[in-house]
Amino acid sequence: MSQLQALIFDVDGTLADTERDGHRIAFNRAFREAGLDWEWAVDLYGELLEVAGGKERIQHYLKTHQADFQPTADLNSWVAELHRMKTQHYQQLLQEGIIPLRPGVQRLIQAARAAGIRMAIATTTTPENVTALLETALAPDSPSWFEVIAAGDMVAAKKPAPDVYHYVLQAMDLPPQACLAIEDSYQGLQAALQVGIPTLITLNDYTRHHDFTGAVLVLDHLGEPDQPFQTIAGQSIAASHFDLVLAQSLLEMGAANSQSTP
Ligand code: XBP
Ligand code: MG
Repeated sequence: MSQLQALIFDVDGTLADTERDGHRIAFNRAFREAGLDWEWAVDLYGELLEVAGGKERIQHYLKTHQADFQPTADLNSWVAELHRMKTQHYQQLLQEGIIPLRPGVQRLIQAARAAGIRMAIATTTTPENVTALLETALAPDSPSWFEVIAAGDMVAAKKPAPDVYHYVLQAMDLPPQACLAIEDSYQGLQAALQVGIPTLITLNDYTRHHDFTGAVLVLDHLGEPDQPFQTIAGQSIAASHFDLVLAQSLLEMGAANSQSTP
């Protein structure tokens, strides 16, 4: 039986709803700062989220929506500069403290700390965005609670590629069966599954329609004693909030599922 040793958290959409009112706004502010009349509306941004990574998302938008656009410099450096501006705007938004953690996130992280369960971050976003979110929404010293923060360009290929999860497992020297990944999107789920990590999904408005086949459990959020989660897919669970006992039982379910797969 696999004993739970680590929780590996995605960031955007999982720890906090950062996309619609955080990253999207920051991209639009960067476009204005660069003198561009581009505007990523809520629905369009939902489509663009198909591509993980801000620089990759801008490149994808150029191909699909601005095919005639001619950058003033080499395309990759131009995108990198625009993205640098976007990161500054995003940092500013986080400093305003407008993006809270999702239900149950703080509770689960504190429980893991108290129980000595190791923690890591596996995300596509830029490293300084992770630190800023943790410091402003969780606790000033909380980045140090995570043994590994794997983010952005630290790996060659972004989610749905498995690179970021390989990186975390290697850095922690843990087998996938001893970990639980917590994700919110199809892309994140694919990344974790390719490495064999049992995955819990907490979906959100942008990922509600995603295919979560292969997840051990899909919830609307982690829940709180007075704000119960709803089970969207997987074994129905008689609990109001997701805790370490449930995390351990998911690992056992994950192991049982992989054994029953031919
Ligand atoms: C997060 C992302 C990121 C953010 C933007 O995906 O796709 O691109 O939207 O961050 P996941 P950057 O939650 O699967 O990690 O602009 O810093 O890349
Ligand atoms: Mg995510």
